[in-house]
Amino acid sequence: MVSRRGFFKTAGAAAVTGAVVSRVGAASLPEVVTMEHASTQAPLVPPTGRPYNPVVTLNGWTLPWRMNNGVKEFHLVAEPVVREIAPGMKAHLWGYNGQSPGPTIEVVEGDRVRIFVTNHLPEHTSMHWHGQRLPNGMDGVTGLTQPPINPGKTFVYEFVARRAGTFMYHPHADEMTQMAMGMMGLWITHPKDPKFMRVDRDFCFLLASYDIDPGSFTPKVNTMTDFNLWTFNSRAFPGIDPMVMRQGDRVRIRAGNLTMTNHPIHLHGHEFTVTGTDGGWTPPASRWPEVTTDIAVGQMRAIEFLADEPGDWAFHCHKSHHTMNAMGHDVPTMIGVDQRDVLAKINKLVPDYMVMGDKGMADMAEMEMPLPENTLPMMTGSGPFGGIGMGGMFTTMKIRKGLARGDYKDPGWYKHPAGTVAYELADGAVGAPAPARAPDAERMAAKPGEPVLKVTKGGHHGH
Ligand SMILES: [Cu+2]
Repeated sequence: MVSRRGFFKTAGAAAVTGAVVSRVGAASLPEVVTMEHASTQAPLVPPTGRPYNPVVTLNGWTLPWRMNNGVKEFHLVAEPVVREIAPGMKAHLWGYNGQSPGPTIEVVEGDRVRIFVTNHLPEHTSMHWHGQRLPNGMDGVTGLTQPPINPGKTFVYEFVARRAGTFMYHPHADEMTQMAMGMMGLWITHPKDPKFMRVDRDFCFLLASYDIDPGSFTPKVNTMTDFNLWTFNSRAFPGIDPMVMRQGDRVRIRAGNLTMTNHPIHLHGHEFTVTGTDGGWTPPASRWPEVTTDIAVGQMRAIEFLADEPGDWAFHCHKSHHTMNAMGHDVPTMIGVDQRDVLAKINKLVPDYMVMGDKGMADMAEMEMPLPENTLPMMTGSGPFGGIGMGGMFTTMKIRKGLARGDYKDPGWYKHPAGTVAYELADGAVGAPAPARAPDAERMAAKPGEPVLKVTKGGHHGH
């Protein structure tokens, strides 16, 4: 993690460039703060304004503001950015203030907020404040509530953050392109009473997906549903930081979905309740315990739980192709197909050809086949016991005893107490059950000379 001091050094280097607003005047534009790193930044403890308990944006940061006669002023700059999706892969996206997603905006219920949005993109844009109560003319829908923000221009949005909760921001202009390119960010309105629904750790991130061909850098913006990179805050595992928690902490995790499909977000080892939805906090009597919650397109969810079980717990989308990176899609199923004959024939033509997937796809996690430039392996990440075999929307909750209150440093891998790790039964161990044979076991075995699987034409498969 980068320290706040380092962060401000980076931030201070940025300067206002280009656009001048006629109504406001360049002198009163807040400085542009930009971020160079894709790592999780320490929470921004409010230096001015009313107190609140800041959030931690996973692989992200919060935008500093300035107070101007009691109004919180922020400056967002829409611009092309290079986002590291994970070590080994960078994407050429559009974002805000140096990164995609843009910085999280944190305000307090009742705050008057003024946001300057400068457009450094090659086409017009706008800013929609998803989920907010605001004057209709501040809602940011191009053509309906405002003219477009043309390249080089700055628009000013101003409203009172009336309702506490989790919100998003994104353009309402050439949306398919601009959202496929990563234009989005989170907005948190904290309750005016800092004790209301207080938690010890409050994490947030956006769900975003991209379609970037192996070996290329720019998303295909006309893809409708068949994306190949599934991310938390535009990072894919193992590029997603762990969520570090102290044992006994009450934890909130907020997620907003700006992909084009739903994501059943699943947490291991703990039950949670959904305490916040798009419309605000859920009444306590309406909550029930779950271990997975589905987040539909355009929705925000806040879940809460007591982090009382120490360990390294998986936290991921339960759609298994969403915990995979590019290269894992549109591959034919080869399980049970004996490829030895065909391999001998292909090897005469292509000496390096490899047989894959005949016993499942797990060996893909350790495969050392050369990948195209700027391409993530499809299943990756390694833990203390070997390959994790995951990509995409996957990370860990690292729960440890006795961490300090604001300590989000990665504590390393969990040290399991003796006798608490699943183990391999030794061959011939006393009391080992005799191997059982299911009545259907023959079905997977080939009879000599007979194909195991009948291959039919036109094997279209969706996701
Ligand atoms: Cu998913």
